[in-house]
Amino acid sequence: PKEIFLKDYKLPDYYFDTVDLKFSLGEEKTIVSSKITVFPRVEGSSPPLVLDGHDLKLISVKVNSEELKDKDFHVDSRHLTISSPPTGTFSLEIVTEIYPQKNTSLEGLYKSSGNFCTQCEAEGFRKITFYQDRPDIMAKYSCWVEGDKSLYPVLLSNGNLIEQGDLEGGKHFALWEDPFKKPCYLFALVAGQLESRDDIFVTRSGRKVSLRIWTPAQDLPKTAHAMFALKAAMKWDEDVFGLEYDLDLFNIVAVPDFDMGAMENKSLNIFNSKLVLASPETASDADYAAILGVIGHEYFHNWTGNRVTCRDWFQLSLKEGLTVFRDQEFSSDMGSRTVKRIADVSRLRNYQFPQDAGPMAHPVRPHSYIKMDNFYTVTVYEKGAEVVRMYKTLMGSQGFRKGMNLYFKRHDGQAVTCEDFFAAMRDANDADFANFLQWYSQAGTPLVKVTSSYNAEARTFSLKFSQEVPPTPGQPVKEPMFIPVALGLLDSAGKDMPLFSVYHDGILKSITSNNQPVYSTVLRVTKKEEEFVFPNIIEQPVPSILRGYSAPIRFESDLSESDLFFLLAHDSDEFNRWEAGQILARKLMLSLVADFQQKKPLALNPKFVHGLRSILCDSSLDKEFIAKAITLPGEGEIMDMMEVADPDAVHAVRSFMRKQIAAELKAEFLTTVENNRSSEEYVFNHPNMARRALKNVALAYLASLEDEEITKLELHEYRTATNMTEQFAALAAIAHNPGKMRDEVLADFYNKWQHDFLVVNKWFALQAMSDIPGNVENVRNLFNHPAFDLRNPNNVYSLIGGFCGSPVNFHAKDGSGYQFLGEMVVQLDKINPRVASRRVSAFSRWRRYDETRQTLAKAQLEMIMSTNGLSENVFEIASKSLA
Ligand code: HT7
Ligand code: ZN
Repeated sequence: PKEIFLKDYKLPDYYFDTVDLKFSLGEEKTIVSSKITVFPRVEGSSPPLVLDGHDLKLISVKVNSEELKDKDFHVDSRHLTISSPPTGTFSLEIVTEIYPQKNTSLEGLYKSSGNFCTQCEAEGFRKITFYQDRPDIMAKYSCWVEGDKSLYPVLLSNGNLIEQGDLEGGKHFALWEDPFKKPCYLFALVAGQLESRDDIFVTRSGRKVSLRIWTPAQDLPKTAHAMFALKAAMKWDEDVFGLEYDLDLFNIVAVPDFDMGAMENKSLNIFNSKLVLASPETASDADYAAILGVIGHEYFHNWTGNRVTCRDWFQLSLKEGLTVFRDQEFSSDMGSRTVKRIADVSRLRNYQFPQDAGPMAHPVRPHSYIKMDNFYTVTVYEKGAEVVRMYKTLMGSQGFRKGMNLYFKRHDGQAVTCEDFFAAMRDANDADFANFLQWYSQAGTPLVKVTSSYNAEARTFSLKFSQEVPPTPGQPVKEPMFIPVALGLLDSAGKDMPLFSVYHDGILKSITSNNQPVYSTVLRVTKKEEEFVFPNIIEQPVPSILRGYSAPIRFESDLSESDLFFLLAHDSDEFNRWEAGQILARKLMLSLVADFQQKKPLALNPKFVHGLRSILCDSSLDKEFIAKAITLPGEGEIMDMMEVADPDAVHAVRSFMRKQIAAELKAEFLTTVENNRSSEEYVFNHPNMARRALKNVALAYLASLEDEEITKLELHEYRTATNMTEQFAALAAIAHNPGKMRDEVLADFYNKWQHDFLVVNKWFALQAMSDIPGNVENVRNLFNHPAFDLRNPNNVYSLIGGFCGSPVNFHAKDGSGYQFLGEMVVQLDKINPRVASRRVSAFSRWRRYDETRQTLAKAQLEMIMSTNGLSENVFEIASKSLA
């Protein structure tokens, strides 16, 4: 397989102006005709024109209406090359034949539940027709779609519907035209039996936009929340960024077979059904929140991705990091900012940090790839969003908005780079961002350490920072990064002290705002070692550092246990209150893991339980915040902090702690469940979700007690629940303990919901993630369940992804978990290489475990590598994991 490098980027030899497509959809084959206006980048030049194609059957190729002779072009399984095109602008007509019915890769044109749909990002358009399949080729498209009217009554593509009508032989057609230039990865087509929920959004300039959400008829009632989310997103983008939708129609289609969450095709977003369909009975609060976020995300791409797109795929974070940041902000504004931040930081720590510390570590802007599909990663998306967030932290909301305005002013209609975004932010604010660009090119999570000291005589408080960026594959030596550190200093009453100035490099710098003191400031840490000294600090403060998690780093401080308890109780920055609790919990868990490994008896620090009790019983706190604050760090997070990851010890310790906490706070948890039952209809709003979240965390703690009274309570909750959030939490609590009750209730749940594939996926995931010993056998049985289909990515994600998410079973010492995954990857790769390669990542960090596990995991990776016909996708992840 060929590796592609960022440094080799070259401008294209040819550009395309207009692209007229015609699809003749058939039951066995589809004929695709394209007519492209081509012009050379350099006037007068006519180098060979090389088009990408993937296993296409070429029917004909014409230049300026003349069919080309065999000697004038060359075609193979990956390219069509026109050897000597005419000079100047010319027209190119290509006809290909494709077989969507046989396409299980879910890339290009394929069928999902009988309907045609497309997925072209990153390089799927080449599976439809020969084209320069790269994002810097932006053209205006029209699309004629024709097919059997009874089989495919709905025919959709990008842009405006220009004409539609009947054709002979029971066929009909629709002609679509997109007035905006776009790269081919944003092309979309959908055809099938769908109905729409219709609504209207009036833009702030008074234009009426028709909104349509398309699903099979029976699912339409479940699209109300998605429509709400779409309208809220449209309004938010106008309010916060002044960005208005630019066409008169916006379509969303939900399909059951989709590789990822959704796709932002211009005016025709295609979604995985699970991110559109919701009803209180079938979808949980988490589903509702995910729908809000992803509908927002895809809609926001209309400006950050579509109007301004990427020059090449290395720049993916330009659109994805920025759009994730925008969707995070949108969700924060629609709910609780602190809780959203906690959820986003947890995701970063649990998924991105491990990637950044493993063989697949890559910068936010990767330097090379074999298959671009493998770089739709938590680093590009989530760490990329953190990079965007740092601009905002440094310049404030207004400065950030100025930067965004300049970005659109400069680059609307262009395909650009991460430097262009950086330059817009810098120039709009006349800012000095020092070595900030390193965030795009250096992989690895910086480790920042800070030590503090108070000089009572001089009344100064000093913070000494040091930073280290760990080596990553291909980057053994790192430069220091530019790290914005937001902080405040708490006095002995727990109040933020006023801050006026700070010494840095021996120079006193004012940090007031409008001549007034500030209570929180942002330090710019840019060197390997650096000191900041605050003068006029009248008493020893407790510093609250990295407020709001102002940079994506690992952070270690010399704060004592009592400082952390103090911050947990008083910090005005709610994120750091939560963080203080997590640091305490992590320290405690690590020391218990050491005890466990040395076969010492385990005992829980009573101060920790007391801290949890105070949070749980503090009625002034937001309930969802409480739910987050009393949740222990995940097993992965703790293993990540160990020299040699020990899944059994970490699992034993976390289970011990949960049980112990449940026993000591049993009365409080019971009251919490009692006081937070639903009294009204399901409403998707913060107070209601917060109440349910808290109740469910309490129930989950209680489940660890294996107590008859609690089982009765769980059953009661299960039977009386009126929404999926509470019913599923009760089911999970019951399923926590093996036995007859578990089996019966799981069977009951399946019987009740077997007609709803999205709920069945939850049922698969719950069982797959279980930490019941030897669960791999149960998962193998579920693999053969009639509702499981390896061709459906949601099924794979629930069952196989769910299983790998349970460290204790996936890393079972007998290798049974590894063997199961190895077999699955080989089978999946033949169906859908992108889905398969994402699963291989579970093996990537095999070197983190003990020798026995290393040998077993390595053997599976080698088995995968030796498989005949392995895809490039899987090859890339497996070979990098072994390197
Ligand atoms: N921009 C979209 C990416 C996407 C994708 C990438 C690879 C393979 C399948 C895919 N489906 C969608 C989604 C987004 O981030 O908005
Ligand atoms: Zn995106």
